[in-house]
Amino acid sequence: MIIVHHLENSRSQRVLWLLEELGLRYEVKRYQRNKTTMLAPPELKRIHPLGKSPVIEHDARVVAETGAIVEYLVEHADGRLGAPAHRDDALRYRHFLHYAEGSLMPPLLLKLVLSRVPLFGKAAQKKIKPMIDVHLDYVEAELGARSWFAGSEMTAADIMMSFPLEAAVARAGATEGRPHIAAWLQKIHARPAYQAALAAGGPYAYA
Ligand SMILES: N[C@@H](CCC(=O)N[C@@H](CS)C(=O)NCC(=O)O)C(=O)O
Repeated sequence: MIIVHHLENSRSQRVLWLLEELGLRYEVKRYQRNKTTMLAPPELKRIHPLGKSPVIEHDARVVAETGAIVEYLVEHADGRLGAPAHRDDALRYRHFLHYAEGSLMPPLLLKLVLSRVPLFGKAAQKKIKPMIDVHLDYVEAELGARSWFAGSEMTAADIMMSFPLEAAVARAGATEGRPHIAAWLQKIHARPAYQAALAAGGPYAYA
């Protein structure tokens, strides 16, 4: 059995979505954020020393880091939703799998942290916004060129990209003047597996 240690309103919603798309059986252990700090509760540190979510347990293994979990689960499902056969699409798959957490999330997180810093935070946020726009314009162009991030079929790269783009709607007006991002978000939110994952995960403010 796969156990998902899931923090409310968090990146780990993607793991539930992937599991639903793959039709794998899983159990969810839900955790709530501290209402003041928004941090994960200390119990998560008993599962993995970083105390972050997502973390999964499977066959006496503990796997942390969304991208690593996604690759692990795709492998477990014999490559379903994994890299497409075409070489260029496979490269796009790999790119977006890493890009989501490696490049797109950091400025969004920085903006969130700055929004909580009084005075100086507001001015600093303004400097971050153009950096985020470079990313969002790039993503818009990519989604204008093909239906899914890695080509004509949905893959786990789309699942990885869901959280940063959902967060970018809330934090950086991602869909304003970007119809392809808006349409892609509508399309993923309409998927039965996405909806089933929402029901399994509990509170999620981004869908
Ligand atoms: N790059 C990591 C980030 C993990 C991460 O920061 N998770 C957040 C959830 S959005 C978390 O656990 N935050 C609560 C905390 O830091 O205490 C991943 O994708 O797994």
